Amino acid sequence: MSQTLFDLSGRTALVTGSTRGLGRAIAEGLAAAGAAVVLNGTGGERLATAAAEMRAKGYAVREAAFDVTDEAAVTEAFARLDEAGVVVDILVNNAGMQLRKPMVELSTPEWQKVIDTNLTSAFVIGREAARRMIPRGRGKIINIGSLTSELARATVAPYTVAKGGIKMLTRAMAAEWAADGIQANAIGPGYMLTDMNKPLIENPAFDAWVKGRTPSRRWGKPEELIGTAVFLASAASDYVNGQIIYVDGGMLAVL
Ligand code: GCO
Repeated sequence: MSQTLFDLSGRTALVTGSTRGLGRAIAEGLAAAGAAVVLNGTGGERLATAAAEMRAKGYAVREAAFDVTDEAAVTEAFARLDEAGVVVDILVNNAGMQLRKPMVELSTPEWQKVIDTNLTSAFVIGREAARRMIPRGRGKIINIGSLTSELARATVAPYTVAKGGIKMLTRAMAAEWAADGIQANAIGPGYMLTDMNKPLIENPAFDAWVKGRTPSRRWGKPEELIGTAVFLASAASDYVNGQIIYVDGGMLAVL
C-alpha cells in the first residue's frame, strides 16, 4: 500500500532550475521514485552534464533548456514537449536566485529581476502546466517557498517578497485548480547547504546563527527535501492542497 501510494512510475516531472542545488536533489529523488524527469537550466554544459550524470544512474531524463524569466522561451519549451508527446504530470517550480543588498542600495531592475525569477516564473510556468493538466483532470504542482515565506531577514527584501508571494500563489493555484484534480502545494526549505547559500555558510557568524537558531543545530542537506517532494508529487497527497510544508529542522516552530 505505502509503496503504491508514493510510486511515481509512469509519471513525468519537470523540475525548473534542476542542474544543481535543491532542484537537482528533488529531480533525483523523483526519478528514484520512478518518475521520468525533464531537467531545466539555461542550457550549456551544466544542463548536459547534469542530464548525463542522471542517465548514468539509469534514470529517464530529458533536457529542456530555457530561461524561466523568458515567457516566450517557456511557451516554446512547452510546445516542444507537446510535440514530443511529453506530458508533464508533476511540475516543480524550483528555479530561484538570491541577491543580498540593503534595500536603500537596491535598484528597481534588481528588485524586478528577483521577483521575476522567484515568483513570476512560477506563475507563468504553472499556468502553462495547468492549461495542460486541467483537461486531463490531474496534476501536481510543487512550488518552492522559503522560511522567508513567513519571516523577513534584512538584506533580502525582494526574495522575501517573492517567497511570501509563492505561499499565496500556491493557495491561489489550489483555489482555482483543485476542482480540476490538481494539487498545488509548496515546500519551505530551511537553511540548506547549497551553492546559493555559500556566502552564508562560509560566514562564521552566520553559520553560528543558523546552528543556534535551528532546533536541529545544523544546516539542511538538499536531499532532505526528497521525502516531502515525493509525497507532494504522489497519490499520497491527493487530498492535500494549498499547503506549504516547512522542512527546516524546526526553525519556524521556535524563537
Ligand atoms: C538567505 C538565504 C535564503 C535562505 C532560505 C531559508 O539569504 O537568507 O539565501 O535563501 O536560505 O530562504 O529558507
